[in-house]
Amino acid sequence: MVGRVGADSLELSEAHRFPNRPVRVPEGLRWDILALYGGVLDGLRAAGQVDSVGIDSWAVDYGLLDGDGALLGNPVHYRDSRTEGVAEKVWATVPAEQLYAATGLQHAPFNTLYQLLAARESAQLTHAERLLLIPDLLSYWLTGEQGTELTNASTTQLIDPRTREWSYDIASRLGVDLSLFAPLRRPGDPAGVLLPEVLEETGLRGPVPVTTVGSHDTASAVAAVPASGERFAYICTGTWSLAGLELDAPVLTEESRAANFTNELGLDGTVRYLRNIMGLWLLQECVRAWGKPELGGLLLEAAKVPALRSVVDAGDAAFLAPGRMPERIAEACRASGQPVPSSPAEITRCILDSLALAHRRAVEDAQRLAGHPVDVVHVVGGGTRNALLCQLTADACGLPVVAGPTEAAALGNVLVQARAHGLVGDLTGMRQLLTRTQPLTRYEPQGTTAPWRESQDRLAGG
Ligand code: LFR
Repeated sequence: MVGRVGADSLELSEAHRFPNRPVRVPEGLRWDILALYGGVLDGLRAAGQVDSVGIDSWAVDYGLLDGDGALLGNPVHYRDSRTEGVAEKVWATVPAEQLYAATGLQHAPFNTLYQLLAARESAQLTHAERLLLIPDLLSYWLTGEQGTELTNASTTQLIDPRTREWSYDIASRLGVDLSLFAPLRRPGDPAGVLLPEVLEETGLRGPVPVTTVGSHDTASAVAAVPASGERFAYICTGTWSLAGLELDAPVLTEESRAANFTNELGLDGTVRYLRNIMGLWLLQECVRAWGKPELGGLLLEAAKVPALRSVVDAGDAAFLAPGRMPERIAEACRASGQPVPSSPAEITRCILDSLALAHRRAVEDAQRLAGHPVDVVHVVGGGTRNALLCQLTADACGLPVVAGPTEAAALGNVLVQARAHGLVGDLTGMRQLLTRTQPLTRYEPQGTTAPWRESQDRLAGG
């Protein structure tokens, strides 16, 4: 994506789009990282001369380098099953309550900490001298320089969200060698310049600086929430739905842990207090199983299916792995004694109702647990294109939804670079620029929230 930022303008255009296709090999599910890096180089070539480059991606995953700085194997996908049962073993050494109080991270099986412990005896980790999170790895290949960007580091479960530094105590108790990680760097910090071979590959003229951004895509997306004031919740919708609040301090209470809220770090001392919800992954996997029908038609059909006939818990990690998604959703409905959706339209409706319900629960729980009330829900990311999901979310939350921008992560990425180069002000200034320049759609809640509350109770009871 190429951004153009002026005093009163902000434009984004797509230079190049390439697929991100995980590959299943006998050892498990892997990222095809060289194909992704090839896509980055193609993108830079297509973008043409730029003043700065910034990289963000999904969180938690990493590549391991040997002593020569060469990559040791394909990074493991966080949906790989190697972390099954690892957390329970970790809690025998550091009880879950202590782990949460120290790191503020929700329990997700794929947190980097659990991945590292799952790989403890592996040949690769034994031989590794450096660990780079995915965006830091791509940035290393572009610049030759290594660092660990803070917002993404906060998803490793090895960072203390109060000090915003490594949690040395947790690392040493669990035998994680923190010297594997490159020094921390923060959004806005310089990250080097494109290497001569990258310039040659892409046809760009040097020097081209690489700027550290909120390299966790969700941190970049939250930075691009076009909110004013503090009384807002956000939902970053895409493969995942990340729903919660922006706070200035973490919430580390036992109640918050039980509700599985995470405290990830955001821009400028902020905390992203949110819950991971399975998101449009549920629909993407069904669409893949159904042989990729046209999505617009499917959503129109789903809109005609009666609301809230059956819902599943869209926060359930049981839906994490790929495969057989329509069957798994039907099985979850059957197991909880609800009508079993069977046609693609019925299953799609079940997914969208379930997501809206999970959005409602997250927005409601976050306000209560953080003591931070909101008046509006901002929906950003790919899900803003799904008008039915936006309307259902407004209805379920009983709050207006402001949808947009769609390319929030790319905009947050670009704005942090622009700020580092003196073009925009602080987070408030960035958000004002977004509000003035980006098309936004408002959805007013329709009806009462009573049916949603009933479905929520039904799900909790079942
Ligand atoms: C969204 C995201 C989420 C993270 C998940 C796994 O793309 O980055 O924030 O929990 O992917 O990395």
